[in-house]
Amino acid sequence: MSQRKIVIEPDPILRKKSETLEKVDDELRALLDDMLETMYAAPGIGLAAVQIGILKRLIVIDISKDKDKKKDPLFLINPEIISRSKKTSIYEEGCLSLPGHFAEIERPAECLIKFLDYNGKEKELSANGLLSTCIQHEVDHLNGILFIDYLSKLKKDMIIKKLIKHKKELNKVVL
Ligand code: GNR
Ligand code: NI
Repeated sequence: MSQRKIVIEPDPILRKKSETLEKVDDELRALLDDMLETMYAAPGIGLAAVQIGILKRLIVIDISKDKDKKKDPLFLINPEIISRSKKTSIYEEGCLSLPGHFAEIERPAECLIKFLDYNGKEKELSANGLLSTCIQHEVDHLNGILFIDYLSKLKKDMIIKKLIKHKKELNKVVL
């Protein structure tokens, strides 16, 4: 297992649509393991493959807060949102590709998804609360969408400007 580098906005790869997987094999599971390790290290509650620069429809999620609790990861391969509730909820969202930025985002409160699990078995899952929000945030990544796309142009541009500055600072340290 190894930790991968997380892609920070602005980066054109974050705006691309990820590709459907044809098969679930050991190579793919190794990638999912790397994604999980990267997510836990960040730390974050979800990660899409595109965030480590891989345009595949893969998501890992673990919303369990309790650090002592046994880890409870969810692996979603080719996730599809089958239905969304009319009722919405608002959560303060963050994103590992938008470090230091948070905003309240309104989304459908509940969603029903189908996906392939770690073993390639077809599954359905009905989600609510933070899990539902996290799933929708991650599926957005697979379609090249970031939560800042839901904000006003003014707020979005301000965040992108700060991220450009932040990336320049990071490069100064490395070089
Ligand atoms: O760590 C994360 N926290 C979070 C909080 C509220 C809604 C969504 C998220 S996902 C985010 C990690 C991430 O960037 N996933 O793509
Ligand atoms: Ni994100």
